[in-house]
Amino acid sequence: MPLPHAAPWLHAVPLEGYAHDLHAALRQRPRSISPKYFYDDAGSALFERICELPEYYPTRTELALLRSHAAEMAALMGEAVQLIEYGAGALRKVRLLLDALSAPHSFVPVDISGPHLLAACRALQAEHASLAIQPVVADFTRPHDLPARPQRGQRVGFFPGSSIGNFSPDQALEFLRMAAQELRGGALLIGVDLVKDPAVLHAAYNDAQGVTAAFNLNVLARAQRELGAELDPAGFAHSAFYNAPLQRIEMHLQSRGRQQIRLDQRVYEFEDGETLHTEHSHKFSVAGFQTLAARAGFKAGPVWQDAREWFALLWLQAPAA
Ligand code: AVI
Repeated sequence: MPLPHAAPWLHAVPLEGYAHDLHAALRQRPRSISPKYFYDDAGSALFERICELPEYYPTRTELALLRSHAAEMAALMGEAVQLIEYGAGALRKVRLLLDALSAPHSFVPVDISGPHLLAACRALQAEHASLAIQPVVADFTRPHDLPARPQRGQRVGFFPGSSIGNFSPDQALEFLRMAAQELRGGALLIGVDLVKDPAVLHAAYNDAQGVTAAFNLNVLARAQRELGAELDPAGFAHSAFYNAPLQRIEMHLQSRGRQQIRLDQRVYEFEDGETLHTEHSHKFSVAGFQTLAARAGFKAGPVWQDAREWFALLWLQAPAA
């Protein structure tokens, strides 16, 4: 069964891809690998636990915003909306919107992991018998086909979780440009994590129970399990810190001393303190994100934020059809 918060846009990467990308990551300086490699089943289960941690506020804050404002969001979507969810996962958040919608045309979850997506759709269909659910198994960051637009209602995209924060700025703009075209005549509802006190951010990525550390180290554990890499995960430390000028949390795995990783007969040397970068999690201001979205063709609309202004859901109007 899918995990309630299941990892966004990121599962089911073929093994050859992982081996190839890990070699490339270990060869280059500075060393860096895509965060998509966090999310095998073990990593997805750890992410699920992260979402419940007292220090990790984004999931519960966004859920609370959706609970409080779903009716206003549904009113903006109007009747006969075709709702597209990017990186759909387990469909927990979108249920709050679907419950509030009046006679939606259809719901189109897009996710790269077919088995997880289809299981989640079956569970949703059991609760919403009359809803037309049209899952699309695809990497939504690449060109993909969608079912035809509704004749009457608009097409609205939903991209929660601040997953856009894990993209590089170029990737974020590229995704927003793609979405602006795909959603022409409609809108995008997107969740973004906001810039805040660095101590709050630091705690969210350095939790007391060490779950985020285990999530980060799972990249190495996976390399051992799946690729037969010879390495000592205990030889690496979780490192997560806020880079204020670049408004992002950076996660790295830092070598505790000199050591080697062996992969497919190749040996990669790590000096003491040397790092493998694993993730950026960008934080935004509302105005900054609206400016980025405007470069992709979106017009700023309503914004919903919690009282502490830690997280925001933004309505962005796509260009006319
Ligand atoms: C999935 N993504 C939005 C999470 C984040 O906060 O950037 C991934 C995560 N990394 C460490 N903790 C959570």
